[in-house]
Amino acid sequence: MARTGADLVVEALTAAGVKNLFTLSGNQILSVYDATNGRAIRLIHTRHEAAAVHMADGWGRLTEQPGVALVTAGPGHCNALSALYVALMAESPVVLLSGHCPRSQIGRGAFQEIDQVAAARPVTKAAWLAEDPKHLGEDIATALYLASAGRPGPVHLSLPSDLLESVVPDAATDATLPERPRPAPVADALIASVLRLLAEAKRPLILTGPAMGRTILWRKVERLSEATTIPALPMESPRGVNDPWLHAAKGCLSKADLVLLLGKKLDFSLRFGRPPAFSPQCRFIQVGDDAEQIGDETRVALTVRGDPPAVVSRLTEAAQEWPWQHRSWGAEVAAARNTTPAEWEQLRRSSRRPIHPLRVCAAVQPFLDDGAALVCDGGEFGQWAQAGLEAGCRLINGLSGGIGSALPLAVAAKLSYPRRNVFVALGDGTFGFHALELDTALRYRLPIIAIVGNDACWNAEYQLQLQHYGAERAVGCDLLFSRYDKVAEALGGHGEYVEDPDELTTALKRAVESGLPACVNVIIDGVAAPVSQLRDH
Ligand SMILES: Cc1ncc(C[n+]2csc(CCOP(=O)(O)OP(=O)(O)O)c2C)c(N)n1
Repeated sequence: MARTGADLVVEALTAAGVKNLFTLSGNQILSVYDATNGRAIRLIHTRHEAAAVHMADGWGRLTEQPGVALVTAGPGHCNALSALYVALMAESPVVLLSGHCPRSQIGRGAFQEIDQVAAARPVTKAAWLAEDPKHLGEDIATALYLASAGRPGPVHLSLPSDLLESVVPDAATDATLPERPRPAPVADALIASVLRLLAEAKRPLILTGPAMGRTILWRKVERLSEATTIPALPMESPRGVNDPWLHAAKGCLSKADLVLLLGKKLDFSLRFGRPPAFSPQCRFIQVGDDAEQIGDETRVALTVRGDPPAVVSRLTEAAQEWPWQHRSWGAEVAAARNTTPAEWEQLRRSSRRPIHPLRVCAAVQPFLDDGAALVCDGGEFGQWAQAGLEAGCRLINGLSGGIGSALPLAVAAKLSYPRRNVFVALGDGTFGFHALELDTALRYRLPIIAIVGNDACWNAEYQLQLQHYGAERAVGCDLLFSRYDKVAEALGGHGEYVEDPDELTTALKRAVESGLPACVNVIIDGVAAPVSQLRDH
């Protein structure tokens, strides 16, 4: 039986185990929609193309399987780009498939024609235009492979509509996939050199990039940390060394004399390794399969070119042969991570109005203790939530510092973990970016619970204005105390409005018990986050 190019695309996706296509419809991709009929793949259709990519990103981060988004050409593709940047910085395996004008019209002013590949290139690992219907299956397999290979990240494939609609005789399709290059193993001697340096250091630290800092890979890092007694910390926050989740462990970074960077670049988030974040004597070992950027070569003790997960396994195995004596330093870092300012205890119990963000955290924490997932996003309120909440499964907007992805990420989290409750802590400004994804959540019966810290302000920026320009010059950051809870209700979801801290717990309970996507709109005190932003990068 002859199939269309769109059939080949969908078959290649299902053959690779892709179950959800995060999407928003458009002329150029309707053939792909049609080809999903009767196949084991579901269209999760959203209210904005960026939301579709954020969902693919969330799926990618939580499952380590590429999340796939499908959008239409031109404006649909352009809408998706900012979300690709978020996925790129989060090192998330994502494939963006975009419809494209027919090949015969390229360069002739076709409907919704732009150079989509060029537009996607800066925010992807690879981007190309499919050129032959016979190879569409191979294109898809390659895109999925590249998204996960090495440092994970987004990959883009533009699909001309004529290619998708053309009929491809069975005999013409090429089902064989190209051989994938295997990374060369790291030499034993280099592994031994890394271990020797670590064993000789007084206060070594392991820092990971976003991909190594989550789920399966983080467990590998934990095993290395146990085997070597060297403390490990994930670095995924745009506030970097000021990540509020670090608590007092921030102070340990500057005490380190050697840092093992696992897939982590010495970038703005680590203040490029400079004092005062790190001691001038501190040296770095970089492990990565792409060229890591360390500006000051004298700070590099060793570079290991290799796949970080593979190198971590080798180091853990070989570590058994070495003597390790960093337990007390490890305990110091762990204790610092668990140390929060003394006044926080009182703020967590405070009955004052407007409600302090830590009081909100105190009410939310018991709901997270049974394994619920937490998504944090936005400015100061998001930072308070990251500092004040502990969750076994947590997603944050990530190194991009781009706000707005929380609700789509939560939809992806609920799809990934249907049995867990999914809570979202986000600012009122941030809620506005993708509020209508509550509608998507409703249509797919995904009861996520959004807790909006409403201070009627883009507070993170307002706080910077206060610091740098003064209150009398602060403009353009005010919002309204809007009833975002009623937005959820209007869509058919559940809404709660909370001004009294004593009502927080019952409001959250009602939201959970409603079984609906919910918005708990909490009027909060717009206090500055516990740590400041990195404004000097
Ligand atoms: C896409 C994007 N636009 C703008 C910004 C700049 N920005 C960072 S935090 C923030 C304010 C967030 O306000 P809100 O969500 O209300 O949280 P609050 O700081 O008030 O707690 C803004 C505008 C950004 N980081 N990303």
